[in-house]
Amino acid sequence: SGVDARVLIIGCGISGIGVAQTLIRHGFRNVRIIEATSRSGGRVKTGRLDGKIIEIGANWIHGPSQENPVFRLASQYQLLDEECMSEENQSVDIGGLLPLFSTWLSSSGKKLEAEVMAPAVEVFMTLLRKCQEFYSSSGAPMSSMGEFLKREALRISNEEWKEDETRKLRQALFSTLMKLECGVNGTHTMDDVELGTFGMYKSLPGLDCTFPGGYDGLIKHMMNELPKDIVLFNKPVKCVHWNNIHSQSSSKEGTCPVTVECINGETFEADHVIVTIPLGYMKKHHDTLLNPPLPQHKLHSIQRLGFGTNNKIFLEFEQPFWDEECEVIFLVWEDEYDFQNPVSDMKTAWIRKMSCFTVLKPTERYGYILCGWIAGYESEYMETLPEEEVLHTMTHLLRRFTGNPTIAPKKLVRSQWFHDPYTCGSYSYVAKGCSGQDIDNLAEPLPLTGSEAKPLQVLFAGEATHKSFFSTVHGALLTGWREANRLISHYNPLPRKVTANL
Ligand code: 6YU
Repeated sequence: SGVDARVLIIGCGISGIGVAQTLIRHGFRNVRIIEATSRSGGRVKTGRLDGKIIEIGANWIHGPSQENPVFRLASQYQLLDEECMSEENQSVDIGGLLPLFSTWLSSSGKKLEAEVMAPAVEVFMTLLRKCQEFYSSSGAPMSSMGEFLKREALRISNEEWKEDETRKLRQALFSTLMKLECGVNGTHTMDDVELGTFGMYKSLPGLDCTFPGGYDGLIKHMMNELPKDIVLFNKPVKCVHWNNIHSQSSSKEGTCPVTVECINGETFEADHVIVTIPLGYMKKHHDTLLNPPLPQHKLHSIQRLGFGTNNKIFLEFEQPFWDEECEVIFLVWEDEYDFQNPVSDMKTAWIRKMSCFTVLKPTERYGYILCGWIAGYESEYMETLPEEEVLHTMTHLLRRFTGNPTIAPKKLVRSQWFHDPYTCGSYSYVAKGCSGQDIDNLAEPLPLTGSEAKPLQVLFAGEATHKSFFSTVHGALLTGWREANRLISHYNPLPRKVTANL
């Protein structure tokens, strides 16, 4: 019965923890998590900068309101501040777009006026909403978001604004907003994002909020509810042998259908394995991760779906150079008005991909810390540079854009998600040519239904397997619950219920 089934969960991120939590609540006694690293949380990763809490991975609760399971858990564990919990905050519905107090700095060291910049932001937001609508309407006029956004932004600009310096600056701001959108989507270029399915991602009501004590408080509380030794740390899994190919055991109940082989040679037998490994890792290791290998359609979906890089560069300052109410500082390169980035090499040009800095608030908690956002190949390149070089480049960038030659950040901490061997990027997106079917394929358990073999040997959870909340913590958590419930209903009726009914 279910309570005795041997269940192995691969990966101790929020989705893996979610699986364990649900199974254990339903009486499963034989549940283990195998984790490659020495910590739980995966892409929920809280760090420190000079003693202050910073988020290396997930930042916000996207859409903190009752429908969001991360919000519900965080409220239950009392991890949120009053403002975030307020009815008012929960009911704000802006479709995932943040109304931030912005500052715009240009590459010639000028602060650009809100009256000049705001109309461009308006147009861009309207275009993003249009992109979302293609999913529910009759389809998209072209295949990539990038093509659509560039074409429409330039068309509106040419039609509505007279040809002068202001128009050029607004167009240059479009370039910046495209870079930011690359970060939001976790892609190198918006040309790689499918236009027709952009609206498949659903935003929940509620004004995005953070965890005052760090996102990993959520992980700690969830882990506390699990049995003490449930996680085996520092055990990267090399291969999942299913359909009993590798099993040597011949216990009373017969052989185990799945054997998990770790890189260190250890093996673990199970009735069910739930893979929560990030899509980035699966893309890189799909040929060795499963034996027998993945069915073709599943493999193709893994290869087709997108998984890019978005990194953060935190900078700490003695004194702020921004206004008190400022929440985000955009960098506008004046020569990028026609979306044709000047050709130059990565070594000198990577910094151009930085779209903006968000200001960590409140000041009493953080002091003066900015978080710079950079996505794509430039972000992956940045990861390879020595920290001093990044700090040096950032200092020059800020001096240039503020026109203030004395600006000097004192400390830097950055994320390096692409070179994290067990993540290989930041999060998934629906790449050009993909549809919801690819996400369904990814989530489909093995062996495929209709086969004679023992069912539900390998199940798949994780952020990239959620059709409407991919790329988020709540999406990941829901997929963990989904796969746990798949197993629970497989063993239905539950032993406890049976007893109760007698
Ligand atoms: C969110 C946010 N946020 C910023 C950055 C990142 C992410 N996300 P895990 O990876 O956690 O766990 C897998 C485990 O498996 C892990 O521990 C591995 O070590 C282990 N493993 C791997 N290989 C193994 C092996 N071989 N053997 C054993 N173990 C192995 N989400 O809600 N709010 O602000 C952000 C952000 C820099 C990197 C984020 C955010 C994404 C979440 O962090 C992520 O989805 C979940 O934590 C994943 O959990 P998991 O369990 O699946 O995997 C319109 C539109 C478009 C769509 N996008 C809009 C939304 C924007 C997305 N926003 C993200 C933004 C930020 C800033």
